[in-house]
Amino acid sequence: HNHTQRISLDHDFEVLYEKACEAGIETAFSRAKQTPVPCPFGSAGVCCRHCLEGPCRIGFNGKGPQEGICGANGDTIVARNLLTMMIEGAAGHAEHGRETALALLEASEGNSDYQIKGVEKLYQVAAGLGIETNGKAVEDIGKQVALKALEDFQKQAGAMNWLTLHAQQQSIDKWDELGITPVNVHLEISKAVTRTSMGCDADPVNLLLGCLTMGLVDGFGGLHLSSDLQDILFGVPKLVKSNFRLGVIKKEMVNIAVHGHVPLLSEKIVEWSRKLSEEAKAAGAAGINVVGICCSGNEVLMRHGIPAASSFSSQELVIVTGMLEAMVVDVQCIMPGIQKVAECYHTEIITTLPYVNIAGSTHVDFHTDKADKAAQDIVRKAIANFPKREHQKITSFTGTVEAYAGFSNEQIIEALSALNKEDPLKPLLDAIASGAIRGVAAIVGCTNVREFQDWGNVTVAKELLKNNVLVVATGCSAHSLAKHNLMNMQGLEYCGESLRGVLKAIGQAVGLESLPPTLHMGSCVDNSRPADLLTAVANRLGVEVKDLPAVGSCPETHSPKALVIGTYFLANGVDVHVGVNPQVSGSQFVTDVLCNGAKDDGLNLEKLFGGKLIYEKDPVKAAAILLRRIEEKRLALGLSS
Ligand code: NFS
Ligand code: SF4
Repeated sequence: HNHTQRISLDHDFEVLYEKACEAGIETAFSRAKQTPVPCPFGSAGVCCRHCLEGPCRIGFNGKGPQEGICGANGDTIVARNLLTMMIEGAAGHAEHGRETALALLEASEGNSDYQIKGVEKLYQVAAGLGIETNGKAVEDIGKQVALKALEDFQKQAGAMNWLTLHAQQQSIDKWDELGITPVNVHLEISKAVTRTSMGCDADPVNLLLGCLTMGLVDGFGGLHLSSDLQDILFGVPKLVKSNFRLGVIKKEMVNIAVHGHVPLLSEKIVEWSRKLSEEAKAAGAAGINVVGICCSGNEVLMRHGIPAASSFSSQELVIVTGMLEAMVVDVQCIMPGIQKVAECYHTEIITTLPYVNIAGSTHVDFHTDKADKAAQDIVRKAIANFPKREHQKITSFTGTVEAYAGFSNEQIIEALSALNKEDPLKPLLDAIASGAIRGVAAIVGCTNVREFQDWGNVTVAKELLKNNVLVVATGCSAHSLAKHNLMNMQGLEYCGESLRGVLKAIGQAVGLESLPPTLHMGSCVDNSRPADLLTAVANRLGVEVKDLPAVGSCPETHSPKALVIGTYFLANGVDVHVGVNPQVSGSQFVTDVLCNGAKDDGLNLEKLFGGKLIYEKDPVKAAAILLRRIEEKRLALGLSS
C-alpha cells in the first residue's frame, strides 16, 4: 500500500479509492490531492470579496497592503469572514427547523402524509412553551406548538421562544446584558448579512458579538427546534442496534442510500422500501436495503436502526461499489461530485428539494402532502435500476461493525432510572462527583477530505475514554467512532477502569452487558441533546453549564455548520476544540478573543462565558488539553481530584 494513497482509517474506502483512481474516476480525495496547499490568504481569513472594488487581501507579517480599498483592516476582514461562515451554518439549520415546523403544522391540520408519533414529547414541549393542553386534541396542541415555532421566524421583539424554552436563566441574563439575544431567526440572519456587507459593521468586537448571536440562532432556532419537532413528528429515539461500514450494502438487494439532513423524506423512503419489497423481488432482487449517509443516515439510524454506509468525506466512494441503485438526497453536505461518479455506474442521483438540484441528476419534487407518492416514485426508480447493474464493476464488502445508537436524553434517563427511580440523574452525578467519570465530552462534527478519515475523531475519543471521560457523539464523527468499535462492547477495552464500571452498571440495569463506550446521540441538529443533558445536570447541581467539567471536540470538521454549533456551545461557556484551521489566524486580535486568555478588559470569550476555542491539529495533544480543562473545572467545582 502506497502511503500517499492513504485516505481513511476505514480500509474499505481505501480499496474503493484505489479502484476509482485506476478507473480514472475523480473523487473529492483525488481533487484534494490536485490542490495540495489551500490558498494562504483564504486560510488566514484575510481575503475579502464583499464588494466589486475588491477582492482585497491583507499582506502577511505587516508586508503589503494592511487595509482593503475601503479601509477595512485585517481584524475587521477576519471577523467579518467568520461571521459570514456563521450565517451560512445557522441558515442551514434554521431552514431545517422551519421546514420541520411547517411539516408539524401541516400534519396537525390533517393536510399531510405525516402524523404526530411522539405524543409524549408533544405534551412536554407544549408544557414548556406554556401551552394549555388540558382537554385538547393532539392535533390542536401540535398546531399550537408549530405556530410557536414559526413565531421564532417572525416575532419582532423579545427573545426566541425556543431560547426561553431551553436556556438557563443565568445565560439568558448574560446574553441580554451583552445585547446578543436573538429575537427571531430570519431577522438575525438578515441583520447579520447586512452587517457583514461592504460599508457596515467595521468593529471586530461587535462583529464577534454578532457571531455569538448566530451561535444562539443556530443552537435554538436550528438544533433544539429541529430535534424537538422531529421527536414530535417521528418519535423520540430509543436504544437500537445496527451496523456500520460498507458491508451494509448488500449485493443481492436493491440498495438505496439516503443522504442529507431533514428526515422528512428519508422516513418515507424507509417506510416505502419495506412496503414495496415484493416489487423488488419481482425484479430479481432479494429485497430493498436502505443505507444511510451523513446526518440523514444518523436520523434513520436513531429511529429505525437503518445501517450506515458513509460519513461526509467518502460519500462519492459509496457509489464506486457499483451496487447503489439510487442515492436520494435532500439538503446540505451533498457533494456535487456525486453526479459525475454516478454517471460511471448505473446509480441514479435523485434530488428532492426545489432549491437543491444537481445538473444531470433526476429530480423528484417532494412535499409533505405528497410525500408517500414521491417516496414510492423514488423506490420504484431504484428497483428499475437494479437490472442495469454492471456486474464486472461491482466491489462488495462483507465486513460490518455492530453499533448501538438511539441515546436520546429520554433513553439515557430511562436507563439511569433503573438505578435510581426517584432521582435518575443521581447515579451519573455521583459518578462525576467521585471521579469515576472525570467529565463529559461530546465528539461532534464532520469528516473532512483533507484529513485522514476517522483518525482525529477516533483518536480524541480513545484518549478521553482511557482517561475516564464519558463520551457522547453526533454527526459524522459518530460514524467514525461506530466504525472503529467505539459503539459496541468490543470497544470497552479502550475505557479506563472506573468509566467501564459505570458503563457496566448502567447498561446492566437495562439488560445490556454494558453501555457502549460512546453514546450515539444523533445527527448534528441533535447536538441539542448533549446540550440539554448538560443543562439538566447543571440545573440539578444548581450551577451553570459553564461550570461543568464538559467539553466539545470537533476533530475533523469541514462545515460552517459545525463552527456555528461550536459557537453555540462557546456562548454557554463550554470549551470547544476544532482540529481543522478555523481560518482566523490572519488577525491576532480575533485569535486572542476566541482562543487566548484575556490580555486586557476587552472582549474575551473565556472571561465572558467561561470557555474558549481550542485549535489543535494533533488529536493526542488536543485530548490532553481537553483533559486539562476538565480537571480545571472539576477543581473550581470542588470535585475530587
Ligand atoms: Ni454536521 Fe451532518 Fe456530516 Fe459535518 Fe455534514 S453531514 S450536519 S456538517 S459533514 S457532521
Ligand atoms: Fe475590499 Fe472593502 Fe470591498 Fe472587501 S469590502 S472587497 S475590503 S473594498
